Amino acid sequence: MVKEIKVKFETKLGELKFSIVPIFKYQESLTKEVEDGNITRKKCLNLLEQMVMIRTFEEMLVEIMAGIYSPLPGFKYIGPTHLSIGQEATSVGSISAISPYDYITSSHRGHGDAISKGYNVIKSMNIDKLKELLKKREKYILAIGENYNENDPKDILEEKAIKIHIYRMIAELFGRSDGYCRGVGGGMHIADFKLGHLGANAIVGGHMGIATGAAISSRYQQNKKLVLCLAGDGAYSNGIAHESMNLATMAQFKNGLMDTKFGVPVIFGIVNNGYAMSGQEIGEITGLDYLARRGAGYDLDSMHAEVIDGMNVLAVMDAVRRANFLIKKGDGPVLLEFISYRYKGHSLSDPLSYRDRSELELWQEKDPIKTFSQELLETTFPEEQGGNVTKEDIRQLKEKIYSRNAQMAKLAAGASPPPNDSLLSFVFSDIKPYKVQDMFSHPKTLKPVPFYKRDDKGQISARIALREALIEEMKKDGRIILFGEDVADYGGAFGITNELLGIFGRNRVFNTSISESGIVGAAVGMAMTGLIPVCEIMYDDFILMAMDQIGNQAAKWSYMSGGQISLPMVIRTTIGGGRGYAGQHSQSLEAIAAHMPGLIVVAPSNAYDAKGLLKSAIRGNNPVIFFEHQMVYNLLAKVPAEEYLIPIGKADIKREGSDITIISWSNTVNESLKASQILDKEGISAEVIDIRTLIPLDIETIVSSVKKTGRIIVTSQEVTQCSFAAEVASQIQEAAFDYLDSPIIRLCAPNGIPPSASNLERLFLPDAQKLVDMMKEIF
Ligand SMILES: Cc1ncc(C[n+]2csc(CCOP(=O)(O)OP(=O)(O)O)c2C)c(N)n1
Repeated sequence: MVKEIKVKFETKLGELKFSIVPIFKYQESLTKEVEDGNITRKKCLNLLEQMVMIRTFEEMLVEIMAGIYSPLPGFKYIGPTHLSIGQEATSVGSISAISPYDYITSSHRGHGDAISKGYNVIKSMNIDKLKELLKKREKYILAIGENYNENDPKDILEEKAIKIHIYRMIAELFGRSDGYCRGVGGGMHIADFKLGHLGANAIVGGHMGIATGAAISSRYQQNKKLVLCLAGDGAYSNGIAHESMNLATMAQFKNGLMDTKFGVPVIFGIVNNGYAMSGQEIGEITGLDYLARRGAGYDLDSMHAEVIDGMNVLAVMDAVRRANFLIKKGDGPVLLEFISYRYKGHSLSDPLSYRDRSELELWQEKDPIKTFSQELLETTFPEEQGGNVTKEDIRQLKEKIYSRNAQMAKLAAGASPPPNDSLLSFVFSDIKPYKVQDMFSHPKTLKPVPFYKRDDKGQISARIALREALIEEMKKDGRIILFGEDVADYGGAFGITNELLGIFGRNRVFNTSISESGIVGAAVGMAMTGLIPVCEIMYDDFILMAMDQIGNQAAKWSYMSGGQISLPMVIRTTIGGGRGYAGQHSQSLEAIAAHMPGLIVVAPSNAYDAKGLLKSAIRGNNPVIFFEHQMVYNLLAKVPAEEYLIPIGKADIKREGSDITIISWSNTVNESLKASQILDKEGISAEVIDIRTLIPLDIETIVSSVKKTGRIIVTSQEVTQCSFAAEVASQIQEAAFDYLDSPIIRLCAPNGIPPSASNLERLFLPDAQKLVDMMKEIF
């Protein structure tokens, strides 16, 4: 399709202006806010309660780690201790200013965010919702030594829900199965997907792509939910931060290129606590005075960036409320820098030797709990709200929180750890049976879908078969979104997605910036929030750009969340080789994907399999890396026009034989078939098995063949060292050693780099002749 926007030819003298970034705009006092009726006594006490909850929670951890927590003398647990003491106003102010239905993503220093998110959702619930929540979480009511009582008044139900919340937080840290993630995620991965917490992330900045994806998902679903992404100042120097903010601010979301003009509803919050680990963002490891300036690099509004006093809970709330307002109007994203401070080191093992005591003391003057408590005491509240807050009120609040924590910590310490037989539970998810909700069923198309004519043998190419798979699935299920570099007007680098933009429109088929990490991260966020993203990474060499998002996010969230979610998403990518594209466009990197539990790995060899497998991949409930081979795209095969699926995890015997088994996948299956025909003439009968999916591997089919032939060659285009072929060989030895008549042989590429020169590339790649030569040596 011809692009809507013409590239401008203009060379007029001028200058670029950047939108102003306000700093410390909020200059109100609590007294004024109360006088103006902007905040009630109850709300103020809620804010204080949350901040004290976070502080008390983390002080408890310090004492436990030191073995001096009196409610649990001598008790210890293992795991990280990234404390946010000092930063409470940022967590509490920002999360209290969004709607309870909104999402958050958070960082390794995320206890405060998790406590505040749960608290705000619980406090927003009416009595029926509370009962519903507690009924669903009844086993935890029993675990905290209480009962579910239908007749409990709202405040009692609320307190029970908050106790459960704290209990499950502590249980997670202590590695107990009652923890939010069943004890397998630990403190750096706390998530409660049901309540909109899309997870804390131990990879610095790792959650930013997820935030963008979840927000694109909200935008697409028009569900009015925004995403608040809280990340440290250090995170904003990481590549994923740039890619995520750049993707979120792509003009096409707002300028009418897509049918709805609506900015991606995400607030990127920079929790600037002065230090990355020890590196100082300001003055040392960036060239900026305020990181909010970065907003100017992303859109013409400078992302509505602002610098906020992050130690003042009211200032934080004010800024997030205004951001919320902008976002709900469709004017997002927003970038907010909260200037705050953490009083503790990076973790408890940080001796803080790089900090001056006087700096700490100055910041302690701004302690958000101390200053807000003082303001509360000095403010006159209307009698009908309960009158002034007294020191005794605050003391009682602190006392309640301390004893609630202590009670929950004791229970969590005594709770059961996850059972040993759950070691591998939820590496793969089986949560979501494939079912299209009504609202997404058979979405509108902009034009009728084409029928791709077969030749007189009923054949089409793999390129068309893959396209047909995408069209058929997208036509049925509006949750499927397709995006990546050049997939829209251009139709993808290899023409697979040609025509899709015209059929489904830009809301469902869109180009992205060149941001492999951001693309995969966005897919993870979309998959977490109800969509089925299918993204394209042009060449598998480029998955190396996205390894964190593939290996640490997509592959891990089902497990790390204790099975709370599944991630139905497909990453389509291509294997090159044979076209002289050399070292960075011709690798065969399936083994890298296969090395990371949690990913399904598929690599079809022909059009028929490609179509059936891609459809199954899209309908599955786990992240799939789908390797397409560029040499397979033009190959013809018989592909029925009628619907069919090929199950993931089922190998196919492409050719029966009795003397030797050649095991392969992707394009080397075609070389193996050619070889087997040549060998036939030599009187050697070769069986060819196309494993089709590497993970899960259909070892049964392989073993049956070993029993028949007793001789095995595993061939693939990968380099030999640490290849998936080695894995196949190893699994055969474990499962069928007694049936082997000779050692298993691998025929892969040599341990080098794919060369460009055609003579060398021919030498490099395994092919039919090399297979034949090798087999002649055996027989
Ligand atoms: C990608 C990555 N690099 C390095 C680390 C190790 N690490 C953990 S926290 C941290 C500092 C992060 O700084 P910032 O984002 O400012 O958050 P803060 O810890 O100050 O809250 C580092 C370097 C990591 N977890 N992930």
